[in-house]
Amino acid sequence: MTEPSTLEQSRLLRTPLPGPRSQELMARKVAAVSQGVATTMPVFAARAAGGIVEDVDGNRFIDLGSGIAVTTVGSSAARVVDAVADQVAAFTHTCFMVTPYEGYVAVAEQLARLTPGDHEKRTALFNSGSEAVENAVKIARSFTGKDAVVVFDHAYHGRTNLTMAMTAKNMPYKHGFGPFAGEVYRAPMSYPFRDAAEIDGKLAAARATSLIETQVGAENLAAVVIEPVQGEGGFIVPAPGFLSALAEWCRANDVIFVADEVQSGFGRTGTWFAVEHDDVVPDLVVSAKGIAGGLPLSAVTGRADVMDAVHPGGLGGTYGGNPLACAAALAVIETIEAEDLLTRARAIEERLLGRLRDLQASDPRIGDVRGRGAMIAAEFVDPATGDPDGAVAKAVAAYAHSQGVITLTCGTWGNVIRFLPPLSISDELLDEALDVLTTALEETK
Ligand code: PLZ
Repeated sequence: MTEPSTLEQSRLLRTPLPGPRSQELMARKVAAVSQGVATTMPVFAARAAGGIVEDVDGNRFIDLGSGIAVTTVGSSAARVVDAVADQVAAFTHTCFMVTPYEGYVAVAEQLARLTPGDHEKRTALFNSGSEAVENAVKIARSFTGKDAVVVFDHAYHGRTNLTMAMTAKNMPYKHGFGPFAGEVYRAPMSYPFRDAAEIDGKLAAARATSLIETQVGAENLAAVVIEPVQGEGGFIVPAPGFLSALAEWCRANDVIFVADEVQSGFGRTGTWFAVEHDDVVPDLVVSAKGIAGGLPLSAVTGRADVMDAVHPGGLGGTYGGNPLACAAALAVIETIEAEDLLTRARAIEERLLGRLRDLQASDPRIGDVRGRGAMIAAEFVDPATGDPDGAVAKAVAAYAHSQGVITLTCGTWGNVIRFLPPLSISDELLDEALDVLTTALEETK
């Protein structure tokens, strides 16, 4: 097997940020790349491994983003590197729809084993999270013969036309890009930090389903699509019982329950899929991001009767289930199991929640600390009013960036800092990143 990367696992600032090479590359980026594609960090990556990203000037950053929840097993994890290298030498592409290959089928078999429920399942593979969400809707429509789709406040499902319609937030995702696909309806989410105290999971679900019944009609509704822990919307963990009540309502009304686990899936929250925390068995599960360690791959997995309702040839695409991505996915699954990374995600949860709750106790700007596994967030508020405070989150994240820590913000009001470290990060690096965050909070008071 490939030797573990020699990239030193320590934070190092060798130049002022951004360094000279990054500045040169940024000038080229501005001249060559659409400004529509913006970057969080002003530095360009040269190498990454474990919990560290090294830039082109030799600066080393602690990675609390995993490329937005993708490199869960670490960047260039040894098994992934080997599997992809072997596959690239054998063949890079034939198109599964032309000359199929084993890797695709093997990934589908693994997804049948790993997704919740022991019923018969089928899978179809795609490239991006958005593409898989779109296909889940196509499949639900084909099976039910119905059109409408229900999504939730704060939802993020992608940037293609249908998934833009499904995404809640206007800026930057939708602004100026309409008209959007029709038959998409939005229901209220369970948001424990902002809901009134008496709104428990059951009541929040009743609030949503009564709106669906009055404004959409179950007889028109093909699918309810929900992120079990909302990602871009602010790492919102719904109240216990919310997801199970929704799933039950779907079952009773012949509506397909789709879990968009693009961000929350594949070990991120300490279980293979986040719905497991609520004992929910979705009809369809959407995977992407963490599934293939950074190679583009996504999947829809679910009930065989639903998945097989589509006519032969109705699903596909040139690259869906590309052989390199499939080889990577099989290696990711092997790595998560061999290195017991689900347990590691739960240990990271304990560490991050503990440190963040300590910070919250002495800083009233941190209104809420929440999340599961290695998907943890702090929501910033104006202490006087409780209103979302995006400016503080932005300032804290910017300070962390300047000190060599990659952090991402999220949330409908941009007031949430999220922590998505690779599960291969060391405790030392996590602690050091939280020390930087502690200073960032002091510096922004
Ligand atoms: N569903 C739950 O989190 C992608 C978006 C980053 P794609 N989230 C990161 C950005 O600004 O574009 C996401 C998600 C959930 C679907 C998607 C879409 O996945 O692979 O980005 O298409």
